Formats: sequence, structure tokens, C-alpha cells
Amino acid sequence: MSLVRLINLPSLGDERGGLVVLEGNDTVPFDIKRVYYIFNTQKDVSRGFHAHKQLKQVAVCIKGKCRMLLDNGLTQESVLLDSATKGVLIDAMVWHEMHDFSDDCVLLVLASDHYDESDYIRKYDEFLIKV
Ligand code: T46
Repeated sequence: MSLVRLINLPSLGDERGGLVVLEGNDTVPFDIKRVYYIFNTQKDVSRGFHAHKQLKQVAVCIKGKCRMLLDNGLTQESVLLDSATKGVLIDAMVWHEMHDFSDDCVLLVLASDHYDESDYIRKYDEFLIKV
């Protein structure tokens, strides 16, 4: 199975504009406990560089674009998030990095749990030992 699991988010837009739905335990394959968004990312700044022990997340660029690199310790794959209807699943124990943010990028992230710093693996060497 590909490391990149894209989720086609239902688009209910009409002549008035766009409307995209993200539903927990439906298009988003877990109970959504937390939502955050990343925006105004400065030029040439990359983010992420960690894996989560338990947390599952779905990320979608609701405006603009960025590139998400996913790494399971064996292979790396990159996906361009460039549509408000294109979500990507960031599973537990997948190293992820976000690069090439456009100036207008708003990256929305839905998470399966509350924030917990002890769930992060922020050192790549440690990730490779644990994965
Ligand atoms: C992830 C990628 C996609 C909190 O206190 N609560 C929160 O809910 C979040 C998300 C972050 N923080 C704190 C932790 C750091 O002190 O905010 C600071 C910045 O977080 P971080 O450096 O982890 O940001 P990114 O963009 O590297 O990673 C974020 C998420 O933290 C992470 O879970 O998977 O986006």
C-alpha cells in the first residue's frame, strides 16, 4: 500500500462558492479531538520534522499549497497538497515534514487526540530505532 493515503473530501460547492465537508469517523477515519491550522509560514521555512507515536491526523491545504513528505523509515513519498478537497492521512509512526509553503497557504490539520508533547518523536535517529 502506498505511504500516501489521499482522502477525497466531498465538495458541495455550487454557483455561490465552495463548501467542503470533513466528518469524523467518516471521510476522516477517526474521532476528531483537535483542530489547528498553520498559516503565514515565512518564505523558505519548513515545518514538521517529527513523527507521532499514537496520533493520527488528516491535513488539507484549504488555501494555497505546500508539499508534505512522509517517511515510514523504509521509504519516503512526497505529496503536493494543492486543493481544498485533497486531504492526506498522517498515520502514527510516520515521519513528516512540510515544505514549499505558498505565501497564502493555510494548512488545516484534524487530529485524533489532544496535544501531548510526549507523543512526539522529534529526533530522526530515535524514530528509526522505534519504527
Ligand atoms: C504535526 C504537524 C503537521 C501546542 O501547544 N498545541 C498544539 O496543538 C500544537 C499543534 C502545537 N503546540 C505547540 C508545540 C510547539 O511548541 O506549538 C509549537 C509549534 O508546534 P510544532 O513546532 O510542533 O509545529 P509543526 O508545524 O512543526 O508541527 C505541527 C504539529 O505540532 C504536529 O503535530 O503533525 O504540524
